[in-house]
Amino acid sequence: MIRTAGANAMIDDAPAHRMFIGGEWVSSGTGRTFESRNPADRRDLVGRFQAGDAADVARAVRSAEDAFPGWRATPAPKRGEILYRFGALLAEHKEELARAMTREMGKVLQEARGDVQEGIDIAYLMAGEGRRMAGDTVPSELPDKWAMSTRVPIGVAGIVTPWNFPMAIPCWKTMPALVTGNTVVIKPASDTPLCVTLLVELMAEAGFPDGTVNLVTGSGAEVGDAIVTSPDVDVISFTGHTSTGKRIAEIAGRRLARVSLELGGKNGVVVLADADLDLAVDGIVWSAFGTTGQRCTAASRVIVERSVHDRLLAMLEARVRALRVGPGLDAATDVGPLINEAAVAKVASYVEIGRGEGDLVCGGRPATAGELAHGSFFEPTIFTNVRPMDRIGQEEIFGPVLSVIPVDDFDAAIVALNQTRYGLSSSIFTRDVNRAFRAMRDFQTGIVYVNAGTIGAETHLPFGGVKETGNGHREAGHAALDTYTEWKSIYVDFSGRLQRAQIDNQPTDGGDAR
Ligand code: UN1
Repeated sequence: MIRTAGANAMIDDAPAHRMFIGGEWVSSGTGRTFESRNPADRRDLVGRFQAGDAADVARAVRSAEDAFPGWRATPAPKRGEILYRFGALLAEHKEELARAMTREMGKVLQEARGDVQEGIDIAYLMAGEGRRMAGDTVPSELPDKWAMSTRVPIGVAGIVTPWNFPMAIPCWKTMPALVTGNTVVIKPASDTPLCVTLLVELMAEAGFPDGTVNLVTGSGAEVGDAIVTSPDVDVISFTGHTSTGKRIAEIAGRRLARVSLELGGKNGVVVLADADLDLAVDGIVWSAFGTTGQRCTAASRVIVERSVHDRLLAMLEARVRALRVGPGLDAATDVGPLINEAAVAKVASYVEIGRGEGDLVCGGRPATAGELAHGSFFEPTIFTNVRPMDRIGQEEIFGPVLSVIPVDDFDAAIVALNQTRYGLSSSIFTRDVNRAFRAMRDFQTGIVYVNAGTIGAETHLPFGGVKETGNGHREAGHAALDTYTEWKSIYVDFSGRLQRAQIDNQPTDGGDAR
């Protein structure tokens, strides 16, 4: 049983959850706490958490630094075994973790299970890396000389995670960091501290040594900033807004700390006239309204050839009007709440902007009927006749709002798809293999789907995007190892004499033959 997931969290005066530093559950020196509430019903207090500050971060970073030499010296396969145990614990507790996630974050239970599963997948994948983590062994240009490269950990990783994938993303970041021998300080989003607290409990149970995993809860302004500015945090991984990511890169850049950023998206689905429209509608509805549109990978634009616009729109509208909005724990619900009231206000403000840009097809208001009035719900919304450069076609709304952009042909579709500052995910529906391959080549995104929506990345492939979606790093896959390691190249000369690279191997004819 997971300790903190007790029913007593429902009681208003339940003790606050604690932070995890140096292998102990501790209170913040501030003596302050903050609340996490259920976005489907704000009357439900999920729990109270420590409002940490810079002093707490300093304690956590020190404990991570202290644990680093021992963890770094632990053979990677042994580290991997602990990751494997953590994955098994996630699998064992999958249902209660998923329910806790739905209660705290709102996504429908089936998707919360998927979120936990993504954590399990990356734990197992990275556990395997403990026995693999390949470097290169290559021939030397000189005789009797050995040449190879190997990965080494960087040190203390500061992990700042979002609320939309409140278990998967913390696992995406911590698992590669830990298997490669780094120690971590995690700061979860203020909207989902319970989800990460539960993960950290299971990490402790799995056997990560004291100090290798540290958890500090609190605000971005206090805890997040302290992690980013700490001279002893060697690598920072952040998922969130592009504006915050740029600030982090600036601050960390001053001390040349490595930063991996996973930022915004304005993902588009291209539907060509020859597409299987039923399949396209399935993919669009799932990608645009799954997780209430709160995925970095969510489809927020449909770029459709004008000749099939009316048919596609009619099919889409019928499907979207039938979506049931409600609490994620209710099996009948298709679309759960937004994360909080500020998100409802933001989405509503974009709908107002959209009214002046495109034509509202359906939705457009907060959903407040009956019990929904106690939560942060918004109707699934479609606009059409949006132009590529309209604000609702350009800015990340992070909610259930889809803009349909009609275009004349495939060439115009490619231009429209790429006409954004972001470049995370994209998709094309077509039966024409030549056009599918052109899309795979010409769509400027880190992820491209053919005949599928924009969501559904698997953990063994690199995840991330181009342009202002990131700074060149990737999560997941073996690409994630690059974020948390330095390369070390090693030469062993067993000739017993001085051999000079680039000099002793000059062509005997002095190079004239070339
Ligand atoms: C995110 O939206 O931040 O591909 C992550 C997907 C999920 C991960 C999304 N596997 O939509």
